[in-house]
Amino acid sequence: MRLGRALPCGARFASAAVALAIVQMCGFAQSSTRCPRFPVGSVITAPEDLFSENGVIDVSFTYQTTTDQYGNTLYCFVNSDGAQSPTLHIHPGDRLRIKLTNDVPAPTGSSSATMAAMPGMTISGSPSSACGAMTMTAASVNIHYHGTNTPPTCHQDEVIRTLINSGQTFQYDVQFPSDEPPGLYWYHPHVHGISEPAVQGGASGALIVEGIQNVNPMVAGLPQQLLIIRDNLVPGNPTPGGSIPSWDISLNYTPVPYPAFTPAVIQMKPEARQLWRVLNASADTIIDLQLQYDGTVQPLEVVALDGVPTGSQDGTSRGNGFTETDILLAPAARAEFIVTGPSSDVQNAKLMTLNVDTGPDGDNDPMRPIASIQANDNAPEPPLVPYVSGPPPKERFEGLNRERPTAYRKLYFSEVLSNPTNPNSPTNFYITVDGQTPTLFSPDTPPAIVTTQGSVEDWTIENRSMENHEFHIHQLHFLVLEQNGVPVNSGQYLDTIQVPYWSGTGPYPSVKVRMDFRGPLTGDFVYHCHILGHEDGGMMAIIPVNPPHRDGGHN
Ligand SMILES: [Cu+2]
Repeated sequence: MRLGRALPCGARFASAAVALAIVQMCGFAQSSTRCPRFPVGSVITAPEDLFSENGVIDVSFTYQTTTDQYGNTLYCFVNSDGAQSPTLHIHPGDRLRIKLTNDVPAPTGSSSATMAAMPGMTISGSPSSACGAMTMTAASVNIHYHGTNTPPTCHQDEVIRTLINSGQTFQYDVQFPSDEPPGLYWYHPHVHGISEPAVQGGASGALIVEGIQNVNPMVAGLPQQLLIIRDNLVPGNPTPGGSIPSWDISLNYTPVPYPAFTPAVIQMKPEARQLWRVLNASADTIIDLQLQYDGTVQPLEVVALDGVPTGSQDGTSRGNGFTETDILLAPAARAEFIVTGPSSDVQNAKLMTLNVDTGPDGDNDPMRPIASIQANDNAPEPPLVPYVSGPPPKERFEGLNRERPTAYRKLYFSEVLSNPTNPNSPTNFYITVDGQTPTLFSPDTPPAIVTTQGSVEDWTIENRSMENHEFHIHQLHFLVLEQNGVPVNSGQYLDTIQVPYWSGTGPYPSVKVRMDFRGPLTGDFVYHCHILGHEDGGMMAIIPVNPPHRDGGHN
C-alpha cells in the first residue's frame, strides 16, 4: 500500500507529518547545473571511477538539490571535481574517507520546529549520544554503506544518530574488513522519515569491492558495464495501474519515462562477452531483469548476488556461476552476471524488467524496457575486470552452515491504516517480533531483540500483509536457508531478500535466514524493509549486538 501524498514540490511521503514538514520547505534554489540528468534515449555512460591509493580513498562530497523540469526534487552527491555519484573502488581492508558537506538549503519557516516535534526526529539523551546534529530537518542527510560489513559507529556506517544538517560538514572514515566479499555494493542517504525522497532524488552511487576475479576467474579480463537503476516520481502523478507505473525508472541517470518508455541505449561490440554489474538503487521499485534478442530470452550467467560471489562460501573459496533467464532485484539488491551481446543481425535487443506481482496492496511495477542494446563495431571498450592476481581470499562466512544456532526467532511484516475508517489515511508499517506489539520505528524504543557478538541466529520472517516486503539488515550478510518452508540449497548469502505478499488465506509467506553475529562488529544493527517508503513509514527496528563480556549469555 502506498498512501503517500503528492506534494507541490514533487516529493511524496508515507507519513503525513513528514509531508507537512516538507511542504513548508519547498522552494529550493533552482539551478540547471545541479544534479544533471541525461536526455531520454541517451547512450549510457559510467560514473567517474575513484580508486583507493595506499589503502585509502579520500574524497569530498557535497549534498545538493534542485528541481527538474517536471517539478520533481532531485538530490545528488557531487565530488570536488564536479562528478556526480562517483564509483568508489575499495580493496578489502581499505579505509573510505568521505568529507560530506550538506549544501541543501536549510528549511524555511517553521518546518524545523515541526519535525523536531515529531517522534523519532530528535536525538534524545545527552549530546554525546548524537553523531553530528541533534535535530533532524527536512534537509538532513547521512550515508549508509549498503551491504558492507563495516562498523555501526559514529563516522562509520551509523545511520540512527548521524545527522548532517544544512551547512554542516562531517567526516566519514569507514574501515572495510579484510575479508569483505568482492563485488558490488552501494551508498545512499538513510535518515529515517526522508530516505525515500533522498534516494528517489538520485543521491546514490556504487561501491565496488575489488577482487571478484580471484574468486570467480570466469570474469577475469571481461569488459564490465556498471548499470544503476533508480526510480522517481512519475511526472503529473497519474494513478498507477495497467501500464502506468507507481514510479518511473532511469538507467545511469538516463530517464525511461512513462508513457513512451523510450529506453536508454547500451552500445556493445557485436557478440562481446561482458560482465554486467547491476544495482537496483530504486527506493521502491522491484525489478525483474530479462535480456531479449528479437524476442528470444538470453541466458544470464550469474557470478555474484548482493556483493557475494555465487558459490564462494562452500569451503572451497572458489565461486561458480549459474544461468538464469530473469533475475529478481529487490530495491537495493545487486546482481552481477555475464552476457553475450547481440550480433549485428539482431534487430531488437533489449534489457527489460518483467511485470512484478507485488500483491493487492502493492505498487504497480509493470513490464517495461530499460535499455536497448546496439551492436556497434565502434562501441567504446568499457574498463576490463583485472586478471587473476592471487588465490581466493579467506571466506568471510566460513562454516556458518555447520554452526548450531544459538537462537531461533520469528518476525513478521504487517501494515494497517493509521485511521482504519479512512482508506486515504497514511499506512503504518511494522516489523515485529512474533508475540510482541507492533511498534513504529523510533530510536528510543527498547529493542525487541538483543544479541551477543558470537551468536548465530536463525530468523524466520513472515509477511502478514498483502504486498511484498524486502528484508534487509545492516552490517552483515545472511545465509538463505528456506523459502516458504522449503530448503534452499544454493548456499548463497544476501543482504536483502523479498518476502512475498500474503494472499489473505493460508499460511503466511516466509523466508528463513541464518544471521552471522560471529564477526568483530558490535553495536546497534538495524533491520528494515528496503522499500524505503515502508521504512520511512515505520518498518524498521534495532538489534543491539553486545560484546560478550557485557552479557554473558545469548538472549
Ligand atoms: Cu516493505
